[in-house]
Amino acid sequence: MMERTKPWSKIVSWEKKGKSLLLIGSEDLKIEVINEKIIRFHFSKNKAWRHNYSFAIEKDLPKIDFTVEEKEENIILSTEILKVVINKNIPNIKIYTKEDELIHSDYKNYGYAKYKDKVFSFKNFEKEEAFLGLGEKMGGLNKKGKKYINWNTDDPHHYPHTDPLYQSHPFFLAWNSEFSYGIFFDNTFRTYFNLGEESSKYYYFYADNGELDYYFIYGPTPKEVIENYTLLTGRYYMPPLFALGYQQSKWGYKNKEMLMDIARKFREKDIPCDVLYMDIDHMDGFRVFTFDEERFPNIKNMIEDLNNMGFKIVPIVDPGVKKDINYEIYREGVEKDFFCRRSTGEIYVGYVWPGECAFPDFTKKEVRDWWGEKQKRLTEAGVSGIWNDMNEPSSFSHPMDIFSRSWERHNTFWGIFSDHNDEIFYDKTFPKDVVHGEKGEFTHDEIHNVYGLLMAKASYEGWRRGNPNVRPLIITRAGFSGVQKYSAVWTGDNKSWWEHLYISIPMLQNLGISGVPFIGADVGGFGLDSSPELFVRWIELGIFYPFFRNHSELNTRSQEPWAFSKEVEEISKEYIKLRYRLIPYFYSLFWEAKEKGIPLIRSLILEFPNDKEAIHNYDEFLLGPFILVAPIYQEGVRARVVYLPEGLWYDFWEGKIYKGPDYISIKAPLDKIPIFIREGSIIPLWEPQNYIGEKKQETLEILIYPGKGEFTYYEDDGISWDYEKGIYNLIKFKIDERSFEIKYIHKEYNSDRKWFKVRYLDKEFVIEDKDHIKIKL
Ligand code: MIG
Repeated sequence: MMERTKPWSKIVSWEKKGKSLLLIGSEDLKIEVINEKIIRFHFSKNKAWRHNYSFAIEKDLPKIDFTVEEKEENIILSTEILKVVINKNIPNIKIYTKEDELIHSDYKNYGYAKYKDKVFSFKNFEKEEAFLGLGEKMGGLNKKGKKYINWNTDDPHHYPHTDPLYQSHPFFLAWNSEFSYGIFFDNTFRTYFNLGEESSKYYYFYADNGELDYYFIYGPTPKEVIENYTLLTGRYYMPPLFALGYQQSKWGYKNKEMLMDIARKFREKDIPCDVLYMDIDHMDGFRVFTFDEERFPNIKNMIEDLNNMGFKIVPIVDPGVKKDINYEIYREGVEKDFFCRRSTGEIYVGYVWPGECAFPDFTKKEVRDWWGEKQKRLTEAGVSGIWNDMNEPSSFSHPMDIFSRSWERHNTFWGIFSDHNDEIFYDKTFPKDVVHGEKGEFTHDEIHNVYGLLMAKASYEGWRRGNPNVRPLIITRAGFSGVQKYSAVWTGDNKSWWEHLYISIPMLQNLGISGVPFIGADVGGFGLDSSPELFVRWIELGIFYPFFRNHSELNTRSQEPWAFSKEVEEISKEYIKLRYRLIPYFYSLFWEAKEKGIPLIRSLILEFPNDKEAIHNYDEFLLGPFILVAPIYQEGVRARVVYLPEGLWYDFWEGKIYKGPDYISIKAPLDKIPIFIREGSIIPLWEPQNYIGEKKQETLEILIYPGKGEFTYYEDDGISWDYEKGIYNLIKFKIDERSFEIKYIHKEYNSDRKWFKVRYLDKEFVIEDKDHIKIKL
């Protein structure tokens, strides 16, 4: 395909303008240095830059100075860490470390190429052994040799080759055992990544339209790449603590009696649960921001009762607003010109659950503010979060399409040089001629991939204005790079298939690498009926998902932990309790995600970046630095092989010690998921409870393992934004061969704690909470 594009030619002059380097040629290139490791390359299109805004990077980026020298053939830009060498005659960019190690380079003069509206960048393969990231994608962990498209798509029937899905993250991390770098292609049009599927010499990425504007991000470690990528696109805030508990949902909890009954059963059965969801069943005729008064009478009282039982309620919100002139939201939206229009001027009408719908244009600030304000109808009823669905946006051009989703047509093909593929892409979303913005300045092509991001932003910002004292649990199905600033992400409609349990393992690792820490797949599977065995295995894995929600589709079998058998119930209960034990560990990891963007679910290479074997072993992962989880993802399987990276590892269940790097085989009876703890681990635990806040946690248990290690423990009130004012505690835990140390490094929050209970091998030390403690082991 490369041959048919037109590359840039000869650089005729250059100029350093403030903190930008401007290269003038057939197209111009502006280079900016964000920090020593991040360099932005922004090419003009038809000799102009239109794209001086970004939906993903919502802050003014700092720029630092650099040096430039001109040699006969090259222009050389240097920072403290990187050297960018640009050949003037056959324009080509090479990036070296200061030690002259080549990290990354353009393929010939095709670092910028064009075909009609499309903009391309072709790159040489240097040492890239793996490409990771790209958000929510099918396929394994490593995307090398494959190709992907970004175009947010509602596709519940995904199979191994399905692409695209609900989210778009035009970011990848290129890894080899010596160093990593990342590229963020800041373009919201449909983007494509061909990572060696077409050629073994080059890889490339391109967009249907817009400009070639990308950031090169150097590591050398994968964690440093992620840290710098999230410096650009933003990081998640501290979730409210309840959001780390177990969450129960089903499309079809259709009235108050049913919901109350589910709630009571959790408490009767002593199965911990913090959140219950209200799916579209709660709405009055599927009108968003309403409650059906017959099925859910006195909603405020109901929610209050549930809150008193320790449950938080999260209702669904769809962007489709029922076309009904007697419905206030619709009427207001029309009067204020808040809905998306077609190029001909009329309001675009699509079909979703309520029948004919109009859709808010979230690119406009007033619309986001209005939507956020309307959310008050839910928050005033007492809800604790917002579940943003259908925001790909998913919309049907005909009422019957709702029921006849195509199974075959979504196997997309690459029509780079034709527009034939549009028919497929516009199948279930807005038609091509929908426009957005104050003056209709954006085409739907440009906005499609950020519609969900902007809805999540409206939801988050509206919440913060309306309920300034409590943190919400906001989740979204669609999203774009940067969505983590606003929301948790679940991976959309999966099925009760072993294949979908399995795919969540690499998919969540890649979403994490893409900067999104609060993630999970529907536990038990959304569509179709789960089998008891599948459910058990999914719960065993699900307790390690940061976002831990059991959800299933209307008319599928009940999927609560007790819905299968006594045995399934007992196993589920044990695991959910283990999750509640681990909550302080999760919460501290969320603090690391907030500070640095490092995900909770970690590919092995995040902790072992030089391990060449680790990259292949993506059917296991690390939760934070210490806990290695090796799920069972096939029916009838009662043992598996686990790869253990370098160091000593403790079988969590049996205590047996293994020495890595090695492959071991391990038994996994139905009630055991293989878990290994790294030497030198420090894992803070709580007493299990039925819901967050049920019990005062006066003792923090700390499980420590022989070896050397450190962990920063974080705590705050778990509810308010006071931590932003510094009201939180940080405690440094440190273990070595002889001692264990506890030391407050930030102490502004008054916790309930009185004791630390340190458990080390068969010893136990109970110590009063003090600023500095050292225990001899
Ligand atoms: O087209 O609200 O992904 O979680 O239960 C289906 C009904 C619409 C899709 C969501 C799913 C939810 C369902 N929704």
